[in-house]
Amino acid sequence: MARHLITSALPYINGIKHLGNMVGSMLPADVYSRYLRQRGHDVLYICATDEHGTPAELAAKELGLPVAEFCAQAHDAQKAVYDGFALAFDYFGRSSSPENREITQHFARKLNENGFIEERAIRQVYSPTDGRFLPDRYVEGTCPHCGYDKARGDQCENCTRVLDPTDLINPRSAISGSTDLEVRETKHLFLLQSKLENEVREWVARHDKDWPQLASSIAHKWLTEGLHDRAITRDLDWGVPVPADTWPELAAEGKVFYVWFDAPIEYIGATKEWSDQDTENRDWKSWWYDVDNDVRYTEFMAKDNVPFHTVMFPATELGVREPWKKVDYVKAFNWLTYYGGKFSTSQKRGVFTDQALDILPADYWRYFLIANAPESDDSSFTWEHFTATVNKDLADTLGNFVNRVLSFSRKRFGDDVPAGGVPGEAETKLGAEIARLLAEYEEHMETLQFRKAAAALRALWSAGNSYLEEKAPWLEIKTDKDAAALTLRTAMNLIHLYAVVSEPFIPATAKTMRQAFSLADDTAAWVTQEEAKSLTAVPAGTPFTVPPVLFAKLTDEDLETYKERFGGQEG
Ligand code: B3M
Ligand code: ZN
Repeated sequence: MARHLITSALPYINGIKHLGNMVGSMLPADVYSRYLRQRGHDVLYICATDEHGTPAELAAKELGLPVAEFCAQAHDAQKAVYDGFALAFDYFGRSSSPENREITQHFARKLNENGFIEERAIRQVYSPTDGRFLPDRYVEGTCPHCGYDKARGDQCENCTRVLDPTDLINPRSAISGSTDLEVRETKHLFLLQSKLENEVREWVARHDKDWPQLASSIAHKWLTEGLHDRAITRDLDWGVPVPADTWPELAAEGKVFYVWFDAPIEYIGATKEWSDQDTENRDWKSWWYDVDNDVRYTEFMAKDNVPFHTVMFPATELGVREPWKKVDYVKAFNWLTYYGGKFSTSQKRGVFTDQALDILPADYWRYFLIANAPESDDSSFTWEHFTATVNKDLADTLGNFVNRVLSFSRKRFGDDVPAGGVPGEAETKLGAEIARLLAEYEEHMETLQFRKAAAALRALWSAGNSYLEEKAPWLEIKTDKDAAALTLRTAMNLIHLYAVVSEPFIPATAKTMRQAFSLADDTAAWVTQEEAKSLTAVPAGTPFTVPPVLFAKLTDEDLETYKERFGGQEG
């Protein structure tokens, strides 16, 4: 089986993330990882908190905490939420780890040795009001390309163009709002991306056929603008220090590497953190070093992160002239909006991951978010759509099917799966349909088309309901007990099949459905086409229980309460 390395964009350390952040990175990565594990592949799913840069410094300052202490607390708070969503990382690291420092400094030394780093004096925005140089992200102003008035000095999140602070019109400090800004000279290290442009372009072009349009178009757009040499150090107190053995002066000035230089390297750093936890059985380099043909590497991220992942990080990996694994497939997402507008921490608009778990179990969110993932376009979260989807797909189609089959069978045939007659034409037709839909579901998962995969999964659930309506065991039992028993046994086999194949989407519910049956040796990780056709994995006589209703229906009152609490109006 193949070895799959999977990473999802590292959430910034500051603040609990909203649902949009999760659905564009960690959640689909988790669904895909779970699916691959169930198909028997060797999977390593790595993520971490992105702890450097000004977001961390400023958030810590607001709380009056040393930044290292703030990051430790914030890492654990985020990890607890992701545990609540059952995101099954193999490791969830920290970009401030010693491992990442070591590897980032190694990369910088090698880039330097190979002539891809140069020390340059630059003029940088200095704010006397704040008493410091302002890193790009904390200079705000109007984007010269699209006129967006909250563009940041490193990137305009509206048109995703990469900027330099001096490009901004009417710049102001994002810390104090002060427009009293000076430009002063300071020395920084530059990554000579321009010298790597052709190699990067050639590497990106090799992926034109297989990357999703969103990823390759943004990569080419960035390349078309030309790969500029880019400052990769900052005047900050918090970050990976510039190594004194190579740059003594800059190290003495306390320069640290730019957050976007060390953050992608943390994918490797976190793998080493994972390995350092258990040196006996784990070999981090076997996932990253000289493994081009042995490992398939898939990255998950939102579209604004695509430039850094398809151009800057590959440029870094190419420039070190060592065989580090570069990404094979970039699964980029558009935005999840909230009623068409942006989620906003400051304006308290939208649903944040911790709040979501306060009101409903993870599976309600996992299913809805993936079934409506912003893949080919932005998608809008509305409470109306959420409650309708939960009630229809989860409560009615799946939950109600499970409950009425098991309850009716227990009531009429007792606590064991009934035998009944020999499967007839209806069962043959059902089996063929289930096998077809399963193959469709697998195809969409293999090609990372999550909305289509969710639709195929939903169709599998619906096929069970259609079969039940068609056979109507509550009527059959009046004239032919064996027929009713056959129908119920077939439906119970569907419940077990649903439990196995729904696990990547709704792991907790899948486990509940599976545990309803006391099936000896219930270790199958997936369902074969034959089993889908025959529907006999759960034999007559298997003891079963009736779990509580799997999904509670959301009421109109719930809907109004949520809209009231989270703000539910046009963007
Ligand atoms: N921390 C996520 C963001 O831009 C950023 C991703 C880093 S992945 C190496 O919100
Ligand atoms: Zn712009």
